[in-house]
Amino acid sequence: MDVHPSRHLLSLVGLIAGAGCGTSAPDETAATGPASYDEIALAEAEDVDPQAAVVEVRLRARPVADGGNSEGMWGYEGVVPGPVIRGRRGDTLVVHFENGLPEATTIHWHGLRVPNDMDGVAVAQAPVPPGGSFTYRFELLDAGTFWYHPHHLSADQVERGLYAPLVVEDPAGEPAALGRPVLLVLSDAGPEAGRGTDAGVRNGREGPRLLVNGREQPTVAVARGARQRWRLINAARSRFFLLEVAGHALVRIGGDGGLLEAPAAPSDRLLLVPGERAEVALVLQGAVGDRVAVRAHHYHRGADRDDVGADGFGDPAPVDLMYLRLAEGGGGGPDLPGRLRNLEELTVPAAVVEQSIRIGERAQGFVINEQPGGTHPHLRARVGETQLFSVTNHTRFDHPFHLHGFFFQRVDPQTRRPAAPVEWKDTLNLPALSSALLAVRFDDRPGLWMFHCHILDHADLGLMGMIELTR
Ligand SMILES: [Cu+2]
Repeated sequence: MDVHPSRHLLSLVGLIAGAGCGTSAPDETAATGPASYDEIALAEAEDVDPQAAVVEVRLRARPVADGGNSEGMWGYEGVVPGPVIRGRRGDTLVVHFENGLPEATTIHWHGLRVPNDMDGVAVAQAPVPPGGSFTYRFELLDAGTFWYHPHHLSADQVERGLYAPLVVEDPAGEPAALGRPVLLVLSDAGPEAGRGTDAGVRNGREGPRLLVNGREQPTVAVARGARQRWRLINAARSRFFLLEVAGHALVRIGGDGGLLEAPAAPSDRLLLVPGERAEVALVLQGAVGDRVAVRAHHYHRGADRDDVGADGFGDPAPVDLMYLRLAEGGGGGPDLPGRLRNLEELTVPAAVVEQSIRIGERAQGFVINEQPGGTHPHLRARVGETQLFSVTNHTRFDHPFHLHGFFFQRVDPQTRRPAAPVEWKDTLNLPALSSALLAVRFDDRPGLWMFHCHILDHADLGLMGMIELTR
């Protein structure tokens, strides 16, 4: 594993420099700066296996070697976010993991259809003790934007910095002209997040410092007129990102499980909830030297305090996440394809098994089907079956519902068919007092599979359950 030391340093500088980048200061690198996004590029995991179809990496979790603002932070290979693992659909991924942390940990491969004993959760794997190691090995079955993080004490360990992207490409299986790929990991940090305390856990603790690839308010040079393909990951413990690129429409082309069947309608804002991913096509317009803000708007996710703005009245102001400085560039490329992918639509059988998952709230925490999480009977499913999950949120909080190991498609309650554009999801926001109907197909990977809220504090407070999949 080669993590460039200057990368590491840059990443720390980013964390420390913070809000020092003012919102109006001229930027001398304007038209002549680096080509695009190099300033915030992430460390890349090195593939040590020469075989084409095997990606083999070494990965060590350890404390970030720094005092100051990174005090107490942990990172894969000591960097935050951790190194990007890249593979192609059909490759075998082998990860030699070493735990250099003072406590036990595991790795969960969020969104990937891994065998049950590779899922990194307690029912499938004993946590790796300090100084211990474990080899994860599985096939990359699907192309898409995924990520990896601990699934042991995850509310604390993710917040400390243990999160990183995993990108699976499939060049032969997708149209050309989707744009220059840009990987953006969104998260937050800060001691005010209440690490190790109970304060605010019910709300879901947020750090006050918003980070893009580990940096606060970076400015990057971007070619105007040239299409970009953003791969976005929300790796925050609790924070929802309601994104806007000032003056530009966003066209979502991909989600959790790769490309949509067709581009979604252009939108001014994009909501990305914890655990969720999106791919967005974007063409920046304007004059060379213009600065375009990427903003995070306040989103009412139902936390007790968030109906009150900074002035005690109304919404808190949006926060500038990042600035794009327009540089001379490409332009004039082909249009975005009208069809992105031939995506199988799940068929709900007439005699479908319908599972009810009712999310409720009690004084001591959250409940699933009226019982504290983990104590209710497992939901049952058989290999080969397509089931309907009827998930109902009876609480005053939004909850990002995450299913391990399997994708689902949200279906229309009337037609019982997936809504267009069809896509594969593994993390779906359930707004307060709402419900959703999800079609899930269980392929041949038996075992105990988790579902839970991806506000990790909520999962700890009981918003989790198990599906027992048998042959
Ligand atoms: Cu929740």
